[in-house]
Amino acid sequence: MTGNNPNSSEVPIPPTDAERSTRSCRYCIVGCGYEVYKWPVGEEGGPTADENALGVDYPAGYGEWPSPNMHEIIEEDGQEYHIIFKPDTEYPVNEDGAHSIRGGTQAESLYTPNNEDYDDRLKHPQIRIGGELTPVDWDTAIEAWARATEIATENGDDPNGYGQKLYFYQFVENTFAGTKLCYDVIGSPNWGGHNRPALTTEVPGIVNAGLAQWSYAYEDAEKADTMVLAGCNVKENQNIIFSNYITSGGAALVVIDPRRTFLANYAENNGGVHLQLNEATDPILLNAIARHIVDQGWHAEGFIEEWVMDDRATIDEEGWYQEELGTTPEEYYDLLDDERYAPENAAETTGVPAAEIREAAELIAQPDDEETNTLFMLEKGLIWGWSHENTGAMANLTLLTGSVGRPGTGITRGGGHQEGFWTNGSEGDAIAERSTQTFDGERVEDVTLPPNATERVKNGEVSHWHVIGNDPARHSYSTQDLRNTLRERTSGAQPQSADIDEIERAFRERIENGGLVITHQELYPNTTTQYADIVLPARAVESGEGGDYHRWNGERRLRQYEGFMEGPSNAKEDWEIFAMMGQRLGADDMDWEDSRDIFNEICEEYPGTGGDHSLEGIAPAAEANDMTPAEYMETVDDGVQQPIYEEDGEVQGTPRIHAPDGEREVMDHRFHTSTGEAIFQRVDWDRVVDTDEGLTIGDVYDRLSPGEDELWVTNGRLEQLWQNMYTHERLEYINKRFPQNIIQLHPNDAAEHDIEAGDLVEVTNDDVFHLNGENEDGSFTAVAYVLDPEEAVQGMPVQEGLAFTYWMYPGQASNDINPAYLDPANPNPGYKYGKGTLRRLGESGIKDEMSFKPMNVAPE
Ligand SMILES: Nc1nc2c(c(=O)[nH]1)N[C@H]1C(S)=C(S)[C@@H](COP(=O)(O)OP(=O)(O)OC[C@H]3O[C@@H](n4cnc5c(=O)[nH]c(N)nc54)[C@H](O)[C@@H]3O)O[C@H]1N2
Ligand SMILES: Nc1nc2c(c(=O)[nH]1)N[C@H]1C(S)=C(S)[C@@H](COP(=O)(O)OP(=O)(O)OC[C@H]3O[C@@H](n4cnc5c(=O)[nH]c(N)nc54)[C@H](O)[C@@H]3O)O[C@H]1N2
Ligand SMILES: [Mo]
Repeated sequence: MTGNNPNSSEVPIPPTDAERSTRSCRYCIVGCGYEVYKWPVGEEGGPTADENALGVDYPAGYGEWPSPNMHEIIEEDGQEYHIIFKPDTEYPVNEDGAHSIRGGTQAESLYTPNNEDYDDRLKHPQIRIGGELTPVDWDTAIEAWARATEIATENGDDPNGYGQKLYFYQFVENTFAGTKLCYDVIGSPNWGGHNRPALTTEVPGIVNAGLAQWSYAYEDAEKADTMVLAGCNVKENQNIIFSNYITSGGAALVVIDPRRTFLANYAENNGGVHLQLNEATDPILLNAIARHIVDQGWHAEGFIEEWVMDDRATIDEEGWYQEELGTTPEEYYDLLDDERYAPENAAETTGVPAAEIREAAELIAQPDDEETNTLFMLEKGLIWGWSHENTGAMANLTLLTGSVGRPGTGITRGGGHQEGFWTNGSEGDAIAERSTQTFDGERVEDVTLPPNATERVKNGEVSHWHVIGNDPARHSYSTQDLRNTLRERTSGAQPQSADIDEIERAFRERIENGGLVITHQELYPNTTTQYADIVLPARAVESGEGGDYHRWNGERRLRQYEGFMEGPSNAKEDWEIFAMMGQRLGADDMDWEDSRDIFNEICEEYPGTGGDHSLEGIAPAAEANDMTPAEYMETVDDGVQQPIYEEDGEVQGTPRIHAPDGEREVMDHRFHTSTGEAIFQRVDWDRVVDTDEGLTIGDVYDRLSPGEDELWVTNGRLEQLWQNMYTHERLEYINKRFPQNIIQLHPNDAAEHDIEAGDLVEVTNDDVFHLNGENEDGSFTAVAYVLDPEEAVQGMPVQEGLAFTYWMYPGQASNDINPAYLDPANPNPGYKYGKGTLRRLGESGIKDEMSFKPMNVAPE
């Protein structure tokens, strides 16, 4: 495991004729710019600016030269090439060559046939024959996929038999082609994203307040006086926002996280506060902060009067969701008056001292300043829980302080991947017409919601599940239960030969007996592939295999990225695979020549007019310049922030959403409701989420809470690792740093179970909660990470009664213990709210190999 580079302490200099392409980082939302240089092995540039493609004189300054791990050698068609993957010093997002630790490893993660670490890359279509995945040709694979679809949907009479689980992330060209296949060609509503089971919003409380989930410009993190970071570990997961914007701007940070992370310590060391709340108590904490702001009269009355809806009847007219969950300001203040939200009482439930609640309220409201410049950022610690309450409470604070639409203000997600989600035009209609799942709340009936497609795989409604670029058997909720179902439902008749009629016979027999066929479209085999019948090899377009693509980052900056390598020669880009499938089922509008054709179709036919991500200016600007949209975007070097308009024959971007009317005519309305006013959301611990049993959020919290001898076991990310580690598990330094998954434990909890740092621990939950089913069992293993109290110079990463682990580690993933709690008003899973008991299994064997030093020591 050394990478492909034979001499990893030197970097060759690209010659002047090296091929240069623009890329974004393949990893997180921030979307740092990179440039890639490619040239044949054997050639080399010289040390003066006119002798090399970088245009720099050596020795060069920081950021101007690539480091050794930004260089690799790949092989294509028998020829070896040098590849350099270095930060783009000119790109506005990460000027000066900044990059994350993950971004810096992108060259090392490129596929090449001459490196055994990549041997498991999927290179040919395969079908499971007699139990073994067997290579077949593309025609057979696509025909098998089509026949499985025809059987599952009864030749189209019952489209519900097909389910698709496709990434939300990736490039707009691929998500467009995939959703076109699912919604338009097949007509099934059973669509789920890569991280959740339905086409829901991740931030219902924000969206329903009339706010955009991505409303800010990165520079706002530099301009804010206070920044609230709730359940968002921006230092490890959206690194460059932290290092290039937050630290340089010097905002006081209010960090809301049950763990004492580096970020939490950084906040405390630099004029901010860490609210170390008990797991899952955010709605109470956030309401207590809001109550103190209102009690002190620090709220922005003028803004609220002008911009927040205050008439009950008008709110009700906005639709069922607002009828149920929207409030007037008066109703909202009344709700905050509940004794539960008095700081002293909230302190008891949340574990955050009342004085800190008041301190946070003051930092957020900034009573001494004429204008409040607070930026609110949240991510998975809030989203994967009480998603309406948590995100609604953050939206309420934003509106309460009127801190939105100006530089240094706003509300936004921290973000996961860069976004490239684009559905075809009729997607919304498809859901409304075909969805049958209803929110069965007390006051709301007959309401359509996108169905939970994973539940429909479990209950048998879906009999052909098409999974693309994600690993549900590992990332979903209550995964032991899901895997048992997948095993059972795929265990029926198996094809005995590669003959297409034999394949069809077996699929038919299986499906007619209540079974399931799974197609998995992937780069590498993962947990889900174990159950797959049809396995299709995709090109890694994120790392430059294939054509040119578009996607946008956390400040809605859309940019084109160029492909620069091939990948496995028999693999195909995802859109190509979707196009073959669609055409086989009779579609006559999927005959694209390349990814640019798709982008042109999107800009010309479905530009998303009027939305936060509207592309409407691209086609007119392209036309004015006598180009196609894709050709035009190639000329927009720095990308352009959505919504995109056309002015004088060029595209114009929008730095931030919700600017006051008149500043720029960007949207029909300042806030996204029919009147243009925002709506406070009812954030209520007593909201009923299950009418049959009369369960409230508070009741579910009690059921999820650890019992005797159990701990909360929450989960999330670590700076060095990316997702299911499909790239990182191949890197030598990762295998040294994290040879196994870790579980952070408080020394008292560890001692109680005779566990020491470096021991292998099993976590078991024999009571995995199901809102609408029977509770299940689940367990996983990880290596105990326990700090010696003397070394914990800035505190323990976890408090007593809480454990934290990485959620996607191969073979040691944690979701078997996580609850099947999905809010019926918006089916997002409560992935963060796991619990379990600890058991020492024995020595892990890596005690002396792995570092157990503190990871949370932050500078002043
Ligand atoms: N290094 C790295 N970066 C990544 C990724 C990666 O795999 N690795 N993945 C990307 C993706 S897809 C995503 S979605 C984002 C996710 O980005 P984040 O949401 O920042 O990531 P997490 O670590 O999952 O969760 C954030 C924090 O939530 C805290 N938390 C747990 N329970 C609670 C709770 O009840 N309340 C509160 N307030 N906090 C809680 C955890 O302690 C954790 O520190 O990261 C992106 N960036
Ligand atoms: N407990 C818990 N569970 C969670 C979360 C949590 O915080 N806690 N977070 C949720 C979130 S936010 C996320 S994002 C998910 C992550 O769950 P997944 O999305 O399942 O995880 P990834 O590792 O991102 O999976 C991406 C897969 O796509 C493949 N791939 C990459 N590029 C391409 C491509 O171009 N084409 C194709 N066909 N395949 C490709 C990779 O090989 C990899 O196997 O987990 C979710 N589950
Ligand atoms: Mo994510």
